[in-house]
Amino acid sequence: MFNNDILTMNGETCTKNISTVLSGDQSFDVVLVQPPTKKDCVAGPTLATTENLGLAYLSSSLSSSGISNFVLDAEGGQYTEDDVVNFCRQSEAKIFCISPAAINMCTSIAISKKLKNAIPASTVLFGGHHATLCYREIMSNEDHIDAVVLGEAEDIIVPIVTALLEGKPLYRHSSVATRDDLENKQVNVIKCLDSLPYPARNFDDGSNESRLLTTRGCICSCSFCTTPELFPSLRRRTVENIVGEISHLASNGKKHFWLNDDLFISGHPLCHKFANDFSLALIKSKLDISFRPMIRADSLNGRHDTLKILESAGMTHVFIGIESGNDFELSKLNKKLSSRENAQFLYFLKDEPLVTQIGFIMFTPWSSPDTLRENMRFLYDTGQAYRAFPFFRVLSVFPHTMAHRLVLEEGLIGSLSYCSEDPFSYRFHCSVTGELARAQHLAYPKIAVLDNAIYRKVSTLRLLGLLSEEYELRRESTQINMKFFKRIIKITKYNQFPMEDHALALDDLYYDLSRIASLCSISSEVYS
Ligand code: B12
Ligand code: SF4
Repeated sequence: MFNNDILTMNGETCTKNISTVLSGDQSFDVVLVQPPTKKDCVAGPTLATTENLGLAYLSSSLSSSGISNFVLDAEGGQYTEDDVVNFCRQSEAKIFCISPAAINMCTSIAISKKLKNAIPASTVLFGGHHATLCYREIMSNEDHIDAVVLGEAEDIIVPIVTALLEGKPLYRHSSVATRDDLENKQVNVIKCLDSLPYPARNFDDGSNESRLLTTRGCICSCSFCTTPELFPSLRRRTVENIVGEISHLASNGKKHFWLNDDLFISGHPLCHKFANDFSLALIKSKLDISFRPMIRADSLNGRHDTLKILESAGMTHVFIGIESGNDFELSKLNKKLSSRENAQFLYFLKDEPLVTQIGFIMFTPWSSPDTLRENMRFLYDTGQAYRAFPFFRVLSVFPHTMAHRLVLEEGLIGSLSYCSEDPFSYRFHCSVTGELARAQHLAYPKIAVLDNAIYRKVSTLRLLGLLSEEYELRRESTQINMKFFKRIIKITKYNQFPMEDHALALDDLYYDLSRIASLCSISSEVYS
């Protein structure tokens, strides 16, 4: 019934088969669930794991107070709704904490309904960005959900669970929204991140990679993002605290760290000072680890000194939220950066010994054939057209974000449901571009496997310094993607969307990418 899993148990983790873990007399007070995403929902490609640090932090807070708990990563384990419900029943827990994103909200609701039916005396809590922003709608419509906890919860999860275990009613708090207590609610924010116990980890998963947080919150205000709505200021852990955790993880076999921070550093001098201190501390520690931060094009602008010291400290990968190659859409996305600045930064990184991954949104409600062409040109000029992914990416509009307010104001949407997994609840100003976007979105899952194989191979070649092989692979895949996209942009000249032409172009793309992806198997461990 269950696959080999990714489980976190009382602050420790294991990869045993789930039924083996639960055999004997093991039971838990709380199960924390990362819900699964349906296969046909397009999750973005990532080189990293599905480790959920939010739940890992909650798990360690509970464990520190002696409350037994279990993190079930149903996303990573690819469990079904029924797997999750069966597991929860077997665990004998009566308190379930579910952490949905918009993409798996319907599944999360289905799971919570089944749980409540199976165990009527249980308490089902929701939390995380999506549930926090939609708490009113959720509490008004979903009878089987007992409360939504707004914002960060390490400090309130313990009193909530303790009260429930003592048979008391749900803990009343300004950040706990229940059906009869929905007014004057506020997002809970942990002020001092160093005060938190390190998140619970999986040291038995056969992987030498972990996710890690050095900050929370973001000072930028990109219109599509939920973070500025909830955590608009930056909180940082001290260098000592972060390096202490890295050292603990390294001594347990972890060597590469995917930094989950929304924005690792901005261009602010204080951020550069932090990056410098952090790098020096890592170098001094001789831990010999590597890491990947997520930044913007203006984070390191003109700061070759910071770039170099980060690289010396182990920065092997960098994710850059570029989002667009044209100024009109960049302004709608409120990036506060021009396409020129974005391009300049990618040129700046071109010859660095770094694997770069960009965030890119080809299709937005404001896209037109002209913006598609500009974006295509941008990807080509900046050496980013070797990935198929940017050519398929469509803006997801999340409820209660600035982008949501914009599409409402522009009459592109009637209402946006908290439980819609369809990112196309909005219309496009240019309807044929909208149809092309939908077709691209639906087609990506088929291409994703090939795209990821090529991406992984390019990354490996770069890390191994095999630059001429890397260049050759990038050149070939760039040609294939450009040929495809030029062909499909022509579709936008029709008044009616020519579905068959799109399907034929996709078949050719699939065939061409398969040819080079078949040569991309990676046998050795990248970070060893
Ligand atoms: C790293 C990351 C990823 C990683 C790992 C995801 C993971 N499982 O952690 C990967 C690459 C896999 C990923 C994928 C995606 N992600 Co992502 N991701 C993040 C990011 C940047 C950091 C996550 C993190 O570590 N947060 C820090 C921890 C401490 O915070 P937290 O998780 O919110 O948890 C705290 C509280 O919210 C609360 N809490 C959370 N859940 C619950 C539940 C209960 C019951 C309670 C009481 C409390 C509680 O307590 C926790 C501790 O304080 C967040 C942005 C962010 N700042 O969170 C986006 C974010 C979660 N991702 C987002 C998106 C859109 C996606 C994708 C859909 C992208 C895509 N198109 O493929 C996929 C969906 C994957 C999925 N199935 O959920 C959006 C979700 C928006 C929304 N409305 O749904 C976010 C919020 C980015 C944003 N600001 O818009 N993501
Ligand atoms: S920089 Fe990143 S985290 Fe900050 S608002 Fe923009 S998308 Fe969100």
